[in-house]
Amino acid sequence: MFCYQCEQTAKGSGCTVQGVCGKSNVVSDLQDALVEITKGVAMYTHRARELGVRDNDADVFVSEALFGTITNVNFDEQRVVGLIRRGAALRDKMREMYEKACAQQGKSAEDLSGPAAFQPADDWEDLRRQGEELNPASGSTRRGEVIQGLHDLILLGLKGSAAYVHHAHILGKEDTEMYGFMHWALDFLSRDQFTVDELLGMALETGKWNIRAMELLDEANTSAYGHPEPTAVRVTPVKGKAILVSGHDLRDLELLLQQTAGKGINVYTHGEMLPCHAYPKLKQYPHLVGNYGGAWQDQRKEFAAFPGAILMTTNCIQKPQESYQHRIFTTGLVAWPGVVHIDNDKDFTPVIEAALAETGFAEDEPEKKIMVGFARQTVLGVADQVLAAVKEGKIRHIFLVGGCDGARPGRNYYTELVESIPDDCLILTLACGKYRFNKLELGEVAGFPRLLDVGQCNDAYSAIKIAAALADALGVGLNDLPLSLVLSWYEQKAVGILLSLLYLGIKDMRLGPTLPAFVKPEVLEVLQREFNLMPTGSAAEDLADMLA
Ligand code: FSO
Ligand code: SF4
Repeated sequence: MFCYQCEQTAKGSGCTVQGVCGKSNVVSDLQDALVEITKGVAMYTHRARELGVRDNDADVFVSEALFGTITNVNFDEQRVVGLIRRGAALRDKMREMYEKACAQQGKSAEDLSGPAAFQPADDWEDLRRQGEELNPASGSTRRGEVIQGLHDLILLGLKGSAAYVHHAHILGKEDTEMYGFMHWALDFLSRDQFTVDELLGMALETGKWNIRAMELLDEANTSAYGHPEPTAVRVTPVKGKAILVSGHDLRDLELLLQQTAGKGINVYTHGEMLPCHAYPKLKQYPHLVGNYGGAWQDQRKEFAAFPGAILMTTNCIQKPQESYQHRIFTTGLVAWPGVVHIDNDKDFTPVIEAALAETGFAEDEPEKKIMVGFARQTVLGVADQVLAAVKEGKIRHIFLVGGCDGARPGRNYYTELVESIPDDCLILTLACGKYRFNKLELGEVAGFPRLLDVGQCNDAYSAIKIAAALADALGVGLNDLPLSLVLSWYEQKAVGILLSLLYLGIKDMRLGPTLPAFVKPEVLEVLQREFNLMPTGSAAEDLADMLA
């Protein structure tokens, strides 16, 4: 195996024996085979689309397959093999559709090689070996580290978009142009030879389309559940039986709330599900009582202490401890071997029964609440007041401190930074990195809470809309706003978002706690020269620099 797609990669360069995340070498190799067959599907789908032929199963498969290879989603080899087999059948189907369209239109069909001709072995061990030969380390040997690193920057950004596209699809929102871009980009990545400039161009194009993916999910979430509104969320338990819902999938939460109504079970959000409390059609359920725990990397301790059932809807799952293995469940694309998986019929009876069999919380803990729900509709609704406060100097500067959390000790940087941001500054946040500071008492500035929680990582779309509206109103460019972005990254959705911000031409961003292993020094040099992208340093020095 060789995997370097996330921030916690071994020795900062790549996991080679087993993933630090818990991914086995077998799953890693199989995932590389899955990416190869997905490229093969895309090569035909892209060409068929150019002839006016498309297939929804293939469209959906591509986003599902890529999402399934994101960090902390699927650890179950059987499910990866299932996807590879489905991919091979779809690739054959798309080849036939493409060749038929060519014949009908009097064109000669291209004879495709590479991923389009990949034949997954029947034997699992052979299949694993095939995947091993396709991993990024062998790619680096073939084409050089810089080219492979840029190839992977695009691929990993696409994986991030795939997650958003898949979530939107679950809520019935699709964009065939978005699918078309994903196929085009995967077809591009199937080539043998690239120049650095071609790859950099495609990386920015991936960022552009990732904005569309986030927009699509924003449309899906807000049309299904209403626009988030400022909401106080309880972060301490209440007495009674309990289910904890983690991941990112709003529909799974809704279905669980429907199925638990009147059963005497309280439902809590975990991690990236926290923003769900702000959606009108989700907050209407009285048994959605609060948020429990911190970010994903604390789950093994926190789930062990949670006296109820746990439902994982997407990433980030970690190896369950034996103490709670019998009361944790997965659904959707997330899977762990041996953990009961709730199928697409979404019958959560086993989760409910497990919750009823546990003790639940014996008593109420003292009430503590935090505010969420400052997505674009809310913030743009008060944009005039924010602008006036900026012009009058009551708000000196705006910080966006957002992104993913992770296990590295260096992530205290984000807590230190937020703690030392002066009182006359506003702080926007999103994604699970917020757990480093979202329970601090940060007070108010110019009548607004100083910390505004915009939502999940995909709500970076909301943050972009907010920044664009402020820039428009002030008649300046995004880079001229009194705004500084300090990002934390962990997995591939953050890669997609970073590419989106670069596509928008945003300069002077800080990225930490470490830089991606697949961004090689030569590429970093380009990003530093063009965008002044910089690594996070010390909180005090960075803050002084941003305020200067
Ligand atoms: Fe966090 Fe995990 Fe949301 Fe990621 S829970 S790390 S960027 O999956 O998606 O922020
Ligand atoms: Fe290693 Fe991250 Fe890949 Fe897991 S996802 S194997 S931790 S680089």
